[in-house]
Amino acid sequence: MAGLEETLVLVKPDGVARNLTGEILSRIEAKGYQLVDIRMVEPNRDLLSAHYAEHEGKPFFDPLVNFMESGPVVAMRIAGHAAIAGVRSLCGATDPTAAAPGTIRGDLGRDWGLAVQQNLIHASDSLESSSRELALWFGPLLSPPRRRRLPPPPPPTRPRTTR
Ligand code: D4T
Repeated sequence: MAGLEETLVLVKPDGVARNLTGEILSRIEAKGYQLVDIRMVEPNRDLLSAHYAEHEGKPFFDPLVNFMESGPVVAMRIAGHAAIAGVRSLCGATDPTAAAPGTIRGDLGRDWGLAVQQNLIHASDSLESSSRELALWFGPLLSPPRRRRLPPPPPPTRPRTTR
């Protein structure tokens, strides 16, 4: 059994603008992962440069930061066993044209002919990045809300007896 993990999910500005936040969260919840915290953020360049530090100097870095700065982003803290790999797998490949049908990017994303791939969602790719990214977007000083217990499954419905 894999360990209990937390991962950072961002619904990018294209996902928020297209009203897909609920659809994206619903896929993550339907898989069984737990929403622990959520906030809408208008990220500034400093936050985005820190978040995407590994891509600094690449040709898509400036278009990427401009795109991420172009509108609100919804940041979520998601928990579950093996949640990091599991949420990445729900996202699908980075390029929405190549992303498999059934994945978030494969079903909801496409190439819009722009300088950067508008691929709806970001999800941390390792334990190291999840702790770094959760600290960036939720802040080490904000205490996370108390973990919810998953609700028990509903009781079986009894067929109605007719007299
Ligand atoms: P993020 O980090 O946004 O979840 O995406 P991925 O983990 O799937 O992919 P990434 O870090 O390699 O890329 C970050 C971001 O840059 C855009 N991008 C990427 C792009 O526009 N052109 C490219 O060639 C690459 C590699 C898309 C996602």
